[in-house]
Amino acid sequence: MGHHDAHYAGQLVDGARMLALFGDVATELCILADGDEGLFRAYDSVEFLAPVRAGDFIEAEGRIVGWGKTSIKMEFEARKVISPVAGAFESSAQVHAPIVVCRATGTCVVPANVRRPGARPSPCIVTAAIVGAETTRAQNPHLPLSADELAAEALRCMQAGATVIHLHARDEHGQASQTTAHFGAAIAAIRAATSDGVIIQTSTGGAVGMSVAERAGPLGCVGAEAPDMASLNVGTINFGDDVFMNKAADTVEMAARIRAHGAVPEIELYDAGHIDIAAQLLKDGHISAPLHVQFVLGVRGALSASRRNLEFLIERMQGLGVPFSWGAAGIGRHQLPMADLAVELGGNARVGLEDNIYLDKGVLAEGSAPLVARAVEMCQKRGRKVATLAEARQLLL
Ligand code: KMH
Ligand code: ZN
Repeated sequence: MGHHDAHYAGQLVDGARMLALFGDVATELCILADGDEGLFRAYDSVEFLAPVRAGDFIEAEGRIVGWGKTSIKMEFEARKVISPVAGAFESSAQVHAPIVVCRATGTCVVPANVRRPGARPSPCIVTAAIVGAETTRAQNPHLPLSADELAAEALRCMQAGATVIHLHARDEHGQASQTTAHFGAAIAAIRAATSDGVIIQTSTGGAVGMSVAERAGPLGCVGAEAPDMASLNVGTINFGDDVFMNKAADTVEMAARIRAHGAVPEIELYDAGHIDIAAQLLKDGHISAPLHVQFVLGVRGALSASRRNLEFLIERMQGLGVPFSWGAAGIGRHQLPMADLAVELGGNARVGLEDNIYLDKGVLAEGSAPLVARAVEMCQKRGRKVATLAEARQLLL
């Protein structure tokens, strides 16, 4: 901020100067999105949070948080990062921790006829992880266990907007089972209940402690019971008090089994280093592009669920230089915030009782379908189209 920006006593800069910066940020975002400068239509909110004075250095940042037919919703933040100090010289200044001076949200418009096709993110694929291996009926009585219960829940989730079912199976005692028989029964029941082709992604992660051969059980399902996709876990992590083992050789073996089966792998990434493992698998030909990755964030023992981490992971994936789709699965209380972030950042969202049993703080979700409905609401709020089955099939299979 130059001295010509000072407008009030004490070298104070007027707030409109921050809005001028946001105007430039908005213009850049419109150009990046649509190749057009766009027009600022309205601010929904503006907060001035700290004084700005001549001599301060301000950095302004914005991000697109919603898409309409002609509108783009944005959020802005301006931060003071350098301030003058009384020092040895008149020009002494110091770099300091960023101080947020202004926040705003607003809407820009770009005429429909100049919008760049493909500027909007692709439709959001909502995955329902309806049972998992760890969640118990004692934790949530709405957990589906039998093949028929899994089928009924898959149907409810599909009706709520899910297009992928991430599937685990349980035995007659409700214990995690990776047998071909249990998966075959569940897949048959789901296919019968959801006649129009929900994508079934079987787990090859199973439960901690299972061998690769045991975990590969679902890949024994063939014909009408064959899964469309299968999860592929590429790295070992601490998993709460347990260790979820995925030795390099076991991962290669599982990737080969998935390929031989003809299922499309979804690569489960729980930590940043798992991207490096995926890159090596790709280089060695064990997996091929387009990659479909799921960032599973917030497992106790692996990478935590935060915007910063998710943005870093996306950036790392982009750095691989191959086409990919990504989704985010937040664990526990992080599930819905991560789904919302994924919707905002152009990814896919995974929700369901496998990862989280609550709809709201202290309120148990009555199955996974209400969580799917929440993810769909997030898409609506942010102007993201929810993928239809045909779209999800085209994007994933
Ligand atoms: N149950 C976890 C240990 C997957 O489905 O691929 C592993 C898991 C991952 O659920
Ligand atoms: Zn799973």
